[in-house]
Amino acid sequence: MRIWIDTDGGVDDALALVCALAVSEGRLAGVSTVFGNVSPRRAARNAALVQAFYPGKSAAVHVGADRPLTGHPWQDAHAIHGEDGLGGVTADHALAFETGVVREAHPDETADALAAFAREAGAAGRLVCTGPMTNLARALLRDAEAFAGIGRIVCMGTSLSVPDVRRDRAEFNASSDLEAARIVLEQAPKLLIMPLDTCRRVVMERAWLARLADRHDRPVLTFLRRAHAHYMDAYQAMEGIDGCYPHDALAVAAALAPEAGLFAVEPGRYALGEDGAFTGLLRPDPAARRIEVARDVDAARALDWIETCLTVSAELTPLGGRPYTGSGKDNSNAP
Ligand SMILES: [Ca+2]
Repeated sequence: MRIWIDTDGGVDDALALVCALAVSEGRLAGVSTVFGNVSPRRAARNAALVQAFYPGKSAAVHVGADRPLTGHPWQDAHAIHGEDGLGGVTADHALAFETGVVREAHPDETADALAAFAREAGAAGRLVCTGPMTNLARALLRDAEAFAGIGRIVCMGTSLSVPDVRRDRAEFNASSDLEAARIVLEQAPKLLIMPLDTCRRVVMERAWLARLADRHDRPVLTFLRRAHAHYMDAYQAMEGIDGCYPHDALAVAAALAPEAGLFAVEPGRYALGEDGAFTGLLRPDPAARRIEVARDVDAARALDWIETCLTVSAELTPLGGRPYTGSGKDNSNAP
């Protein structure tokens, strides 16, 4: 299996990247970044920082689109993710932007790198998009044929329903670039959508992450715990939960561990729609192409899967690492 992560650099993106690094048998094939939670350059720095915990497995980080396809203004999400996208924790890490991992590029070059990955990896390729879908849409517009043989594309974005507590009245990833989301829904092969409302059934509690960090003395867990503090404060203030939703890690789980059966995945025909002021709704449309949607999730087992990712000893192992064997406590959920 070869994995590419397309990320907008927020806190749940960092968790998703850790999960991908932890469970991948070999190296990550690549990372691309997009505007969204933060700028694509900041997102690249954040991805490089996360990868520094897994030195034998890191991949090149390609800086991608810095604006939506139609060029309209966009808003970042620093109120939720912190100014740096990671709750301020990056200030404590002396990782230079020029680590040799980050590749500055024109957005077209990054789109072409994505397409080249899809073409080369073929059925073994897993592409996970955890931000606005601009890079994937650009790649599809430039070279749709390259994606014809890909194993799976999972995009976190859109929502099947309007969440009951939602101040911004939009699903962030889809609404940040509606045209890109529309192109992805219409063209991306082997597409599985991980909608917002499914993700919101999994609450990753502050105490849960603190327990893990206390129990396992691991730099990456200390880092994630600190990066999540601001994010969880924001969700506590907005929605009254003492934790957060691990949206992007769930997208990685669906892509890399389908056999774990964490999700109720159903085919359907959908287009983008609106419900009142809510932007980014996934609306049934008989005329649309068939895609797959994760309509529900086993929240307890999804958290077990994330715990396994955070505690498996994949850090600091040489290139290729050792075979993944699960956490040892219950291998039935092992990816
Ligand atoms: Ca994200």
